[in-house]
Amino acid sequence: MKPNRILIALASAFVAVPATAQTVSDPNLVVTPYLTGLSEPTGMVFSGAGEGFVIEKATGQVKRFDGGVLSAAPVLDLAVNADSERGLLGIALDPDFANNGYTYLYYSSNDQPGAVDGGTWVDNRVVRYQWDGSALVGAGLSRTFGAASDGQATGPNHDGGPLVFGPDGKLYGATGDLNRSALEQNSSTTVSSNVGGIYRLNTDLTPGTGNPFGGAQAPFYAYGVRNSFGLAFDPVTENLWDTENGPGSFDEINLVASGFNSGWTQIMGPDSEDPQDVDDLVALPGSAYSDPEFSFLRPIGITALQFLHGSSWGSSYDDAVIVGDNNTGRLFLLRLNATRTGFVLGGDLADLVADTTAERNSLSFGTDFNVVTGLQQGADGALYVVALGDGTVYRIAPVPEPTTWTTLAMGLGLLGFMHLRRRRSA
Ligand SMILES: [Ca+2]
Ligand SMILES: [Ca+2]
Ligand SMILES: [Ca+2]
Ligand SMILES: [Ca+2]
Repeated sequence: MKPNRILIALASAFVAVPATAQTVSDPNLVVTPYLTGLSEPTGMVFSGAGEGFVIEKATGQVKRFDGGVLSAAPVLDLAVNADSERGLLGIALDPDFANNGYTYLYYSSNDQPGAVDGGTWVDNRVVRYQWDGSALVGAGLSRTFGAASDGQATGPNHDGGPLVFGPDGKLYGATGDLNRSALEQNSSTTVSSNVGGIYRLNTDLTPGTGNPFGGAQAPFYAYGVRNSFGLAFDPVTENLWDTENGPGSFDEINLVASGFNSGWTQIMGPDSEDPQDVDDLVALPGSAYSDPEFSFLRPIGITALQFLHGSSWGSSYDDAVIVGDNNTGRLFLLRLNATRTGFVLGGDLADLVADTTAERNSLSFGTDFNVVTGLQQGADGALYVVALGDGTVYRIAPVPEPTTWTTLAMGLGLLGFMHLRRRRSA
């Protein structure tokens, strides 16, 4: 073995990282499996460095991880109906979780007792549990967004799911339209569907103080949303953003102001792309329509989104937003403008629409993430990707710096190399 190969072998033995099929386009970043062996994970949340909770769609189970290690036994096992897009779909921790342990979940409930899954769908509900250090206990509070007893369509698609706390201390979540067609779908001016928007709640699950609407829409912050798997707050501006799923055309990324009407079922994608216009919408007092900040003409089922400001990836990503999807296994990367109210896009994307596969894939940043259902930035600044289809949470972080041992090994290798050179030249 030639000396330089010894050096390389020594060095690589100490900086080896597990290889995955997943790729990202930045060679300074590496993808590693973080939590594995999960059953259809739909989300995760950190409660501290290396610790938190992960949820499973069809088991209705919440599992705990600590020190980066997953506990096999659940800390809560809900009775869920997981038909189609239903199931255990969202989790968020109270801003004061360290003191009160409040943990919020969003799921499709059934008529079965205990933790038995299946059965007949009853409703989609937000519930508040409490972490006692070993289990989630004491559910008492709940709020329903769409019930079988409403006498309207029941889905089973378009259940929404994401939960996130805002910088204002309110709980935000998304509900899909459950295939209903009423006020929140811009169809009826009088009948509420109770679904199809972004809700904003106080921590006791009552309609959020300061919400834009009254009456049946009091829990809502925005409406006209067909379905959403992604909500995130920009840590710089504190603006809320969502992703929305179109029917045969137009997935959307939106900046969501209080009172936002996204347009569904009258308008999907940019208003200029269809014959209906803003006059065709149900305009609640305090509401306002606006076009999406970006659209995908051919829907791919976009899902979670996450801002990378302040991440461990470095300041070159401070203006970046990552978006996952259901259909292609990709992560897409878009860059915000200076005011962080839209995206910087040129060429064929300057129209803010990915019209073709080539336009769409020009935004591709990662591949082979099988059905992305969650994106979270950890306390370590890494990006964590929940991949439902792989039963895995991946971690994307900078390639590790050489450790002391690696440096020592490289030093020994270099000494050996110099020794051999001296012998050869002697
Ligand atoms: Ca269960
Ligand atoms: Ca819209
Ligand atoms: Ca139009
Ligand atoms: Ca275009």
